Amino acid sequence: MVRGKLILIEGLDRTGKSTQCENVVNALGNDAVLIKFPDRTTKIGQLINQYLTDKDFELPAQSIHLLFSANRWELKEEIHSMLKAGKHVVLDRYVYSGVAYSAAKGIQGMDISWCFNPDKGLLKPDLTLFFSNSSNMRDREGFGEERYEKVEFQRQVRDTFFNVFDQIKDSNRIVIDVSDKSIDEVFSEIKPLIHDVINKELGECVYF
Ligand code: Z5A
Ligand code: MG
Repeated sequence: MVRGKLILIEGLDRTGKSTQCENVVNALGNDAVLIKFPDRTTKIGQLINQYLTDKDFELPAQSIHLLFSANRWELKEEIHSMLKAGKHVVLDRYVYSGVAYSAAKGIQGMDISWCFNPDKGLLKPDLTLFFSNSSNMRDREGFGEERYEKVEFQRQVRDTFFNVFDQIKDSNRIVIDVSDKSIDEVFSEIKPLIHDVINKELGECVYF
């Protein structure tokens, strides 16, 4: 059985990650499944959802960081099983969001290395597409509703993502500038990249 490929769409807030994940999964049909992080349906995911949506629900930055990571660990075996069964798994956010959003808070001791540690051992994507933008996405539907959706913090997150990429090297990561591109234009740009990884012969799964 040829294993499925692990494909991650990461990026800055409101850059169209979920929209394109759906496009990719629809295009791949029965051969692919979509997993979104945070997965707000699990017990841990429900706590994360409460933290993001209820401004009165306070947690130490370290605790919420570890919950986001625990949420990924909850699904590790399920993802691995699907890959082994030949299914492609498309991830909507993952480890890089985990590290960047927490490290961007600038809390003493919570540097990139500390933030990355609990995710070591998770499956590493065969392809990561990182959506970046030079224009502001705050006008896009829904911006500002959740805890982290503040322009100044998002700026901090953008810088931190690129610092994370300096520290966590990955030759299978590609930055896609989505500024001023329509949904169809972005999809046309990523389609051949997805096609290439799906048709690539790869060995066993790899890990962070
Ligand atoms: N977080 C964390 O701190 N630690 C972690 O470990 C993880 C996450 C995994 C919630 O994530 C928060 O959790 C997030 C990071 C943090 N905080 N912030 N900020 P989430 O994934 O649930 O966030 P979200 O609410 O889904 O927002 P998003 O993912 O940033 O949005 P998006 O998926 O990139 O965009 P979208 O939903 O596809 O599109 C947004 C709107 O724009 C929608 O109306 C689209 O129709 C429209 N759109 C999309 N593409 C285009 C183009 N090309 N042109 C015009 N309009 C477009
Ligand atoms: Mg999304």
